[in-house]
Amino acid sequence: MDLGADRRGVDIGPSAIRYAGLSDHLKRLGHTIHDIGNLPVPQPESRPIGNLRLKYLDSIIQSSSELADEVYQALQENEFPLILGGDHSIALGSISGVAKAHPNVGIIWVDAHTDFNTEETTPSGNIHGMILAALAGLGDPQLVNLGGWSPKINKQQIVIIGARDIDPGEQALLREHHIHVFTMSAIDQHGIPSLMKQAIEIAGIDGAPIHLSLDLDSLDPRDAPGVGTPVRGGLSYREAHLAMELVAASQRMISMDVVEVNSILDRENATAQLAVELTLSALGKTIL
Ligand code: EXY
Ligand code: MN
Ligand code: MN
Ligand code: MN
Repeated sequence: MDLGADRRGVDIGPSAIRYAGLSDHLKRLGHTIHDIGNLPVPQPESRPIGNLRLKYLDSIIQSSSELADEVYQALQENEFPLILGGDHSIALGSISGVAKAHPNVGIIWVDAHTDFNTEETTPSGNIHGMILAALAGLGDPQLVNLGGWSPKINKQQIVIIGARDIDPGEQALLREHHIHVFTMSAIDQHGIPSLMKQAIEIAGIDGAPIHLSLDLDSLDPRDAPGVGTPVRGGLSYREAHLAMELVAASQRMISMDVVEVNSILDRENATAQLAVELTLSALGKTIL
């Protein structure tokens, strides 16, 4: 799905990730693959004009509802939903489906951004920057109440890791709602090992399952150039792998998004390849 922002190319992301060999690598890890293919995303006739506060809202609502049903069904059948983006706005659907099956699920959101804007605070009108706020019950009612219920997630079980580009409006909301944010500055000071362990404890409090939402722009653009909103000074290649390996070792993760691979901006499919590598680390590749 490529509607959470205006940049074209992120809709090719899932195909690029498949092209990078995700399925074969997962099979080599011993996983059984049930690939339901790409969900159709209604393409609006025209691009939004002016500074609309909620661009492509109707299409995002419709495709998120479908995705939520698919994810819920997969969990009911004891499968591990691995959702490939595509724009980060797909997390509205994926996490709504997970939360319907596991109301106590915690979220680890690995991202250069906090995606905690509302239609009042957004600087762009792009819904990919509002999704986590909506899942926490804040923002436009159509986003917040997808499927007729809200909030989807307990705010105190949200942990954002890697943030380094936060808008003033979302910063105020993050503070007001005491959201756990481990910025790149915190990572520089305290290191991924201790912060990731804290994140797993916070999101997985009282034995709660964890959903991991990996936005490839969390990494430094030198390692992940093919993303729609790159921000310098991101996670190193090894910091990102270590974060995934610690999640795998916790055995608490029940579902995962891998989003924001933008193939038009990528270099020789490097970012899609990286998405595959990090997914494998999150699913236990390096556990001996
Ligand atoms: N905070 C900015 C906005 O709301 O427009 C940028 C958001 C980028 C979101 C990308 C998917 O992580
Ligand atoms: Mn996006
Ligand atoms: Mn994001
Ligand atoms: Mn991001």
